[in-house]
Amino acid sequence: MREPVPPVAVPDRPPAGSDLSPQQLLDLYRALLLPRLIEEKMLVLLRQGKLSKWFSGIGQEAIAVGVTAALREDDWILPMHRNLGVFTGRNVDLARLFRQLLGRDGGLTKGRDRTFHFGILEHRIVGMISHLAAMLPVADGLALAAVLRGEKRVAATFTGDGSTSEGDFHEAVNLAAVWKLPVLFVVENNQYGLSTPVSEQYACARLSDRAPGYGIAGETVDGNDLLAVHAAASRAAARARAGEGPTLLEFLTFRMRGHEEASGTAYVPKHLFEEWKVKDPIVRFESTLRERALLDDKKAAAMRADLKARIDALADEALAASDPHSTPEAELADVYAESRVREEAPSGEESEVRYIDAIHDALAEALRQDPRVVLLGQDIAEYGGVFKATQGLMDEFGKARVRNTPIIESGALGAALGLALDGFVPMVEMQFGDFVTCGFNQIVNNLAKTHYRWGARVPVVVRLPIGGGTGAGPFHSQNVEAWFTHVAGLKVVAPATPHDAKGLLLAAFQDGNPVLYLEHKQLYRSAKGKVPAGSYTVPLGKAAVVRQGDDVTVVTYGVGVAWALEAAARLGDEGFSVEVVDLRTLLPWDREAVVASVRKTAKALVLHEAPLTGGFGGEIAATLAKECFADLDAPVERLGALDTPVPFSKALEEIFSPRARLLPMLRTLLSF
Ligand SMILES: Cc1ncc(C[n+]2csc(CCOP(=O)(O)OP(=O)(O)O)c2C)c(N)n1
Repeated sequence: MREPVPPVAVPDRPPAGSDLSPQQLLDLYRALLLPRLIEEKMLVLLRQGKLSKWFSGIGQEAIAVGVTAALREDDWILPMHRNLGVFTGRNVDLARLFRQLLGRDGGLTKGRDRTFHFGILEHRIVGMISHLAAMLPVADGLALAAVLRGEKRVAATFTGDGSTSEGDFHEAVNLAAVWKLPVLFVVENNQYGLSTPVSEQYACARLSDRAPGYGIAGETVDGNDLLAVHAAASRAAARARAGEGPTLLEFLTFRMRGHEEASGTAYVPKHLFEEWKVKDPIVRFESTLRERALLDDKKAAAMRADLKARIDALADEALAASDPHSTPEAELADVYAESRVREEAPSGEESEVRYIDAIHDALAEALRQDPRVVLLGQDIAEYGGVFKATQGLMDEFGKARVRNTPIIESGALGAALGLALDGFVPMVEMQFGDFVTCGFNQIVNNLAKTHYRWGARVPVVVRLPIGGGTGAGPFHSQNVEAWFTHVAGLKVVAPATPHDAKGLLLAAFQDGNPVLYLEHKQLYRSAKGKVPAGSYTVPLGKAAVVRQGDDVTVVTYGVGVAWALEAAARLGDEGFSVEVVDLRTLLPWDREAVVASVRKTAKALVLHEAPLTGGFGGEIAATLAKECFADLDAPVERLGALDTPVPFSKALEEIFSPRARLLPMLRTLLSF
């Protein structure tokens, strides 16, 4: 355990709180007391077995309360697991909050997530997920939303000392610094991350020492001094509103209880509790108020009694409520927000364009149609993206809407979530689909689960240039669909033609859910076709029969469609009739169309460029085996790449790729 390095004294500032009226000071006292008393009640309920888990913020309340009080109601706050004071400070409906905390019906997540894992947009609160630091980039997006609208709002995002070691912390602070975003990075340094003391967590003396490294303001503040917290947060918010960018605020405090109640504190030296007990924020603020003759024993006791009675009543009411109840249908219905894709048939003049041009066209059209659309990505502005999908868009739509990010994936995806929660429709371009691994958590846990958990719409499009055949090796060639088709809450599309590339991308922008758009690099300049000018949509979740046939169905998507059509033409010359179904959307996929085709042909081959094992084809094959059991004249076949990483040498990639195995496999199937 390292001794916390105390804040630097700055002598020429007026004393903290000198700008607050007596009534404001008393209101602050009440705001500080409320979360403490609620927590004390929760600890009793925990001991009685009426609550399953509790992460205590006792002794740390001055930070959440002081920061919340220093901000305006329209500023965003992103609290963590010890920040009850944010919710009480924002006047959240306590009856609902208690039901949420006690896991009862009528809470804020319909029983789908625990304690503080929810947001309430009308209170400008965006709650946490379990993954530490994951909300920090989201704060960047919320702050960017304010900047784009020319509003003077800030976003304050909380983190513990331990979580400052996470990559998302670095990406978020750096992004906010580079874009000068109005963000308060509020670090609650309570000296421990679970059992790990700060001496094993970081090597700088103060966490605020990191601020100059990012090129931003930072300070270390006594986090148990409510007025000092309030003053520091006010200063940081004023800087942010003045366009001076983010601040890293380190608040020194101490975790007075276990990480969570069940885990104990055996690893914490006992003397620390004694030392910090006397620095308790409530005790200290009470003495300040007494010195100013604003509080006496009688007043303090009356306030406590009043709050306690209210808390007891709230707890009784919540405990009397039933467990959350639901049905499979209701659960499934809330995974996605209602789609807002407008059915729009093409009306513009057609011209022959390449797949990459169709994507470019769709991006331009989306930016034109909807002022909420914002594009984020590496090298996408002046440079136009490594594949030139965004070429010229910055000139036409401005640098505010077509934005180069630093080399970050997680940070950009998290920022996109923030933008989406504040009403924008962001798109994030992964430079190569392979690099999405660095943003995996934001996609599968943040983007995908938000609507199901607490009902917010998440209109985010993620474009991923995927696929092989270009001799680009193991890290620039992968097909990533199966990593995501397993994740409820995402939509996944994979266009095979220029026409669908444009219509599906426009639909993805309109849908209102997180949509992963898999664009195949080999098709960029090889696939050409007629594409209507202007706006039109291809519906998500609808397959297309791209070649009619009677003898066998090939179910595929992306580059597989071209391969299947090639094979079908060859076999057609030999007198076989091959039907090709292009899935177009993988999640949700069009079971009806696929099953109907296979019932007709009685034979099926499912094809994808990705390796076979665990590939998306398994899902289709399993469905067909069940749904078409009585109609099939042969077992359902699956064809994918070898179960190896994608090799670099073109000669080896030909061995890896399923392409050359398609025709022989179809012949075997046809002769079955
Ligand atoms: C990405 C991730 N890794 C590990 C954990 C498990 N975990 C939950 S809280 C915690 C300690 C967090 O410490 P700190 O950030 O200092 O916050 P504190 O709990 O002290 O307030 C850990 C390791 C997690 N939730 N998320």
